[in-house]
Amino acid sequence: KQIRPLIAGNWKMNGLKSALAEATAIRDALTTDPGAPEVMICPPATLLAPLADLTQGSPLAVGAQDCHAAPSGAHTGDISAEMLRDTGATAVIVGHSERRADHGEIDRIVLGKATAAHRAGLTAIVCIGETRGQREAGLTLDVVGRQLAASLPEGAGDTNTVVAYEPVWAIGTGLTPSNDDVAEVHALIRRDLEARFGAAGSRIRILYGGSVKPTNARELLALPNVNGALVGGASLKAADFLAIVRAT
Ligand code: G2H
Repeated sequence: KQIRPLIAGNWKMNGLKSALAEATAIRDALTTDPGAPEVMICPPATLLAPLADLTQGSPLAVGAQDCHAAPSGAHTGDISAEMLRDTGATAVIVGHSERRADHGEIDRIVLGKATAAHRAGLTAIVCIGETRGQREAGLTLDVVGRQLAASLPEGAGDTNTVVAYEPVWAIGTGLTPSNDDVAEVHALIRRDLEARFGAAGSRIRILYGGSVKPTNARELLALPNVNGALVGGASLKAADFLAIVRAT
C-alpha cells in the first residue's frame, strides 16, 4: 500500500509567541483530504502547549525537537517524552545533527531518546546523516547504515518511527545532494529497515532533510523511498512551507 508522506517543519530555536500566527495560517490552509500528506510543525518547547491547543482537532500535528531518555528526575533543564506527550505533542525529533554536534549526542544516547519516545506514546523521528568529510571519504553508506542500526530501538515500526536522512553538509547551506545520491541512501535505509523490521520496515517513512525549499521539493519528494521531508528554514514562513506541502 501507498505510504502517506509526512512533511514536518523543524523550527529549531526560532519562534516567539508571535510565530503562532504562521502555524495558524498553515493549519487553516490544510485540508482533511485523505490523499493529502500528513503535516507537522516541531516548534521550540516553549510553544508546544499553545500550538497543540491551536491545532487540536485539525490536520496539523505537533512535534517536539528533543527529549530526555528518563521519564522524570533530577535533570535540570531537560524535558521528558512524557512531558512532551502531556503538552499534546504526538512526535519528537531525536538525534538531529545539531544535537549530535552541539550536545555530544552519540547513537547510544539517540537510541535512549527514541526508546523514551516510544515509551511515552510518541512517534520518534530519528535523524541520521553523514558529514561533508565522511561523504568526501566515500563513507556515506557506512556511516548512515551504522547510525541507523545503532539509533533505532527494537520496537520500531511504521506507527511509532520515522527516519530522517539529513546529510549534515546540506543543512541550512542551500546545498543538496544529487537526486541519485539521495535515492541511493534512501534505498540503503529501506533495505536495512526491511531486513530488521520486515513488513513494518517497508512502511516506515523515510524523510529527506537538508535545504528543502519550494523550488526543489517536488523533485526530491518524487524520488523512490522518499516519503516526505524534514524542513528547517523553509518551514518558518507559512507560504513557503505550504508550497512544499503541495509539492507532494
Ligand atoms: C535540516 C533541516 C531541518 P534546513 O536540519 O531539520 O534544516 O531545511 O534549514 O536545512
